[in-house]
Amino acid sequence: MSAGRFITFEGPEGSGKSTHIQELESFLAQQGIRSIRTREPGGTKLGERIRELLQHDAAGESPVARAEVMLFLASRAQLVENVIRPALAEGVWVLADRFDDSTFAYQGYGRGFPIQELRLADTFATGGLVPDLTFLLDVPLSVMRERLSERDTQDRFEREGMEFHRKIRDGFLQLAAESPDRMVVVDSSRAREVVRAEIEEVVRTRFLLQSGAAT
Ligand code: T5A
Repeated sequence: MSAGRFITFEGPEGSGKSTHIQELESFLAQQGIRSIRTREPGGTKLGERIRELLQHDAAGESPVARAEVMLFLASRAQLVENVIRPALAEGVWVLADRFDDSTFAYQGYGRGFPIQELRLADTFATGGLVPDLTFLLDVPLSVMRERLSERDTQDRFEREGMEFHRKIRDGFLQLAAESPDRMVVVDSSRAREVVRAEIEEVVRTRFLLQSGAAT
């Protein structure tokens, strides 16, 4: 049995990660490939409790910036050990809605923590797990603003100012430039169908054609 593939989806708010993970899940199912979806923060019972603390101040006070980092990492450690690694070991593909590039973009480029310090802490949390492939779904701030404005309620991160979101978008693009083999930047401001086709093509070329699985 071959190990599963670990594919992460990253990008600013409303860039289409959830939408395209669902599309890819359907595509993989058509190819006879088992996959699961995860999200961060969250994806485990503990992680979902942490999500409430992080996004909606469920403890009655906002975490300070360092506590915010540690909460994201705690959620990730739980998810990696209890969900992601066991799935990959069984040959199941994991499609992750955010992983550690989000920490580097939001807490590094956004909040200003040194990326090197975050990388060390992240490696401790994940035991060094690295995605096989990362899609960075990129959208200009104007598109993000438009998609967010359609929501009835916004969480603590979505309510941050546009300057914060600009730093995060720039940070993601910088991370992609530093890891060109792993990270594929996809212009997610285009029609959904076009974006979907591009993602499928990358997955087909990277993983399916060599194994003869793609139809
Ligand atoms: N965070 C997370 C950190 O600060 N550090 C970390 O380490 C981690 C892991 C998570 C928050 O936590 C922060 C980042 C986040 O602020 P979340 O609720 O999971 O919060 O937020 P997001 O991951 O940003 O989820 P969103 O739902 O906001 O965005 P998605 O999943 O990227 O977007 P999606 O698919 O829901 O699409 C948004 C809208 O756009 C439409 C969809 O239909 C939907 O209405 N859409 C398109 N419309 C037109 N054309 C297309 N191509 C479209 N694609 C999608």
